[in-house]
Amino acid sequence: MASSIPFSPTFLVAFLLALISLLASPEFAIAAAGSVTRHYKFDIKLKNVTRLCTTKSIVTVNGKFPGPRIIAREGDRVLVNVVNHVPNNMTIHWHGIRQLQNGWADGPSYITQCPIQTNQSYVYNFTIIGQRGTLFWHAHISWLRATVYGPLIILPKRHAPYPFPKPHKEVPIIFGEWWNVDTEAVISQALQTGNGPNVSNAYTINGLPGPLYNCSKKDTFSLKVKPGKTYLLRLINAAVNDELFFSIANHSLTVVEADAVYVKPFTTNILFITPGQTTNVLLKAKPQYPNATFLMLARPYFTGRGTFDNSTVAGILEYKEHSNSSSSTSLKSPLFRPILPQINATSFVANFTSKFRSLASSKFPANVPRTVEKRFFFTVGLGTNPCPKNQTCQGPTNTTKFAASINNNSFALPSVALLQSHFFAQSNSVYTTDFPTIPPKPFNYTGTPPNNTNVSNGTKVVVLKFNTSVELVLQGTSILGAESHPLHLHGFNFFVVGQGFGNFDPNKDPPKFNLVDPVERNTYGVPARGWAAIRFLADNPGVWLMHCHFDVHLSWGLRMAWVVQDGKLPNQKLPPPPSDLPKC
Ligand SMILES: *[C@@H]1O[C@H](CO)[C@@H](O)[C@H](O)[C@H]1NC(C)=O
Ligand SMILES: *[C@@H]1O[C@H](CO)[C@@H](O)[C@H](O)[C@H]1NC(C)=O
Ligand SMILES: *[C@@H]1O[C@H](CO)[C@@H](O)[C@H](O)[C@H]1NC(C)=O
Ligand SMILES: *[C@@H]1O[C@H](CO)[C@@H](O)[C@H](O)[C@H]1NC(C)=O
Ligand SMILES: *[C@@H]1O[C@H](CO)[C@@H](O)[C@H](O)[C@H]1NC(C)=O
Ligand SMILES: *[C@@H]1O[C@H](CO)[C@@H](O)[C@H](O)[C@H]1NC(C)=O
Ligand SMILES: *[C@@H]1O[C@H](CO)[C@@H](O)[C@H](O)[C@H]1NC(C)=O
Ligand SMILES: *[C@@H]1O[C@H](CO)[C@@H](O)[C@H](O)[C@H]1NC(C)=O
Ligand SMILES: *[C@@H]1O[C@H](CO)[C@@H](O)[C@H](O)[C@H]1NC(C)=O
Ligand SMILES: *[C@@H]1O[C@H](CO)[C@@H](O)[C@H](O)[C@H]1NC(C)=O
Ligand SMILES: *[C@@H]1O[C@H](CO)[C@@H](O)[C@H](O)[C@H]1NC(C)=O
Ligand SMILES: *[C@@H]1O[C@H](CO)[C@@H](O)[C@H](O)[C@H]1NC(C)=O
Ligand SMILES: [Cu+2]
Repeated sequence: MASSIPFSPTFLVAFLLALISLLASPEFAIAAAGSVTRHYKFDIKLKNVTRLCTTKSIVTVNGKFPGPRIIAREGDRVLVNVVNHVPNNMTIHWHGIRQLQNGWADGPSYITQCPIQTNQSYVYNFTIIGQRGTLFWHAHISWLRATVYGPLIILPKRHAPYPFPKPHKEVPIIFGEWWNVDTEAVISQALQTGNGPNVSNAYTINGLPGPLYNCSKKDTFSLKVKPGKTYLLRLINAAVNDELFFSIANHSLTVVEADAVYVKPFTTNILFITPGQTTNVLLKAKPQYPNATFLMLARPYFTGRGTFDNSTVAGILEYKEHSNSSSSTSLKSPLFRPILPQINATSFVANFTSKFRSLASSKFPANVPRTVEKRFFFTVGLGTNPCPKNQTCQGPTNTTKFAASINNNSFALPSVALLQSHFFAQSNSVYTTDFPTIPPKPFNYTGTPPNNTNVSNGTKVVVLKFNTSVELVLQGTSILGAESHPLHLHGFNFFVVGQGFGNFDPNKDPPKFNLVDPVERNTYGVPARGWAAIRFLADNPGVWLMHCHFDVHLSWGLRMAWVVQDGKLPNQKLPPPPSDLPKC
């Protein structure tokens, strides 16, 4: 027969399975050895969305703002088919997922992949290993994550209990920022003029700015609870440029997990969370039905010099009288309002962040590297680039543009992806391996800044041998204002072994490091006018971006990459790229 269609029984079974899978979309699962494969389809499309009485067309996933939840269990494989229907280039980052030997699915544009261009698609294929809790996903190209983000929830393995009382319900609370104008225009104009970009018009909770803004009452997030029940709030800071304080009136919160790692529980009335961080908290509802409404508020922490969005998002916590009472939101008086710290409450931030400790139990040990093979000292902060000759700029002076750097290097994005260049040994014209491991010109980092604030630029990386244990001191600078910088590391969690104000002292500070139960995270705010010391084990071969999670600083160059070489064993090597990896 000329056209032989293989109607073998195995083919039929495979065909039927594929058919069932398609029918069960958008999400379906196939059991395989206890863990399952979860399929998602992300259609990148434009959608008109109205907030603050302003309608604009935004880039979304599946027309949703914020985007859809990804839910999986520890051990599951996740396949997300991203199809780009918009004029913009797109990539998606699975923020905090370790991506062991799987950098091809990490997502940062021009680092691990070329963008998914208009009418192209790419299947992100990753397995969740050794992580459970709350993470999130977001676009990782230009400022598109302003509207392209959503929760990534990792449940523990089946029959694996939480190390805290089982909550009655779990509720994602994702903070964001809303601009009345197109954010792509905001950043492109800022990079052109050298000025700081325009700030957002509102903060949001689950996409809603709440009643404290004009024309926004109907867009208020409401959390309805039953007396006596415990709720797990999965807090995610997906804001573009702002660290936030958060509090719920007359209710305390017990922190139990951060960045998908369990922590020693502690109770607080006020939370602090940087962009890129996630925090799970338990909220215990009052035992008796209170005839009142409780506001939840979030507003920024800011110590810099420029302008910032100094506004407050509000949601409400209300009690359900009866389980079948109507779901309509009604503000009952009295209305209680929480008190948040001052905008510049640096001592509160230091106090709060130092309360996070690894559980460090036999089941969930803190595998902090005890010995260090490579030490690095990186300054992180702002700086300037000279204004092009025939242009007047609006940076700190009319002859400079704002920039940002690590060790005075403002990282220039290449026009091809670093990971491919590395894998195919074609790095020559793409990047150099001379990223400075110490500041090129030491100065009083937190004192009076040097007169010359110009930074250098280049696509420079640090190369690490497989399994190197690394200690990295991140030193904030006071150049053009001392700010906290939330540093995010791709491909690894790190342990925060120490932090302090002023300049790091290599003699006095290391003896005080916590090597017993330091918090394990993927993002940490380097203190304003201070430093943080982190340790990680470079056990994941690939190219891994590290950057400030304020998009404004990221765009200005506060980023660098680690190249981790393959190990000797087969399971220590980066496999070849998937066949559908986008090309530049
Ligand atoms: C958004 O609204 C504009 C103006 O009404 C319209 O032209 C456009 O087609 C809409 N876009 C979408 C994605 O609905
Ligand atoms: C996902 O990755 C696994 C491991 O590399 C591979 O076996 C599988 O075929 C991939 N699935 C798809 C749909 O690409
Ligand atoms: C709650 O208080 C309002 C007045 O503030 C009152 O009208 C209402 O009956 C009260 N409801 C309950 C259940 O106590
Ligand atoms: C921020 O706004 C509050 C009012 O909500 C005001 O009191 C405060 O001065 C503002 N702070 C700055 C630094 O603009
Ligand atoms: C914070 O801001 C207030 C009001 O602007 C100012 O009085 C205070 O000195 C500042 N505190 C710090 C620690 O900078
Ligand atoms: C630090 O936290 C402790 C315990 O919560 C509290 O008693 C203390 O007042 C805090 N200090 C500052 C400066 O906020
Ligand atoms: C300088 O100005 C000329 C003429 O306006 C323009 O064509 C050129 O692109 C400018 N150069 C730079 C570096 O901006
Ligand atoms: C730039 O600023 C300097 C000093 O303030 C001023 O003298 C000069 O005229 C400005 N140049 C332009 C092109 O605005
Ligand atoms: C650095 O500057 C700070 C703040 O001005 C000052 O207190 C400190 O003494 C300076 N350190 C050195 C080594 O000069
Ligand atoms: C920096 O500039 C100031 C004021 O112009 C000057 O007094 C000082 O000597 C300069 N410092 C250095 C290190 O050049
Ligand atoms: C990078 O540095 C080079 C040489 O110092 C300079 O010509 C170029 O304009 C810089 N690029 C940016 C984006 O600042
Ligand atoms: C999209 O990415 C490709 C590949 O890097 C690039 O050539 C193109 O200019 C980009 N397009 C847009 C609209 O940014
Ligand atoms: Cu920053």
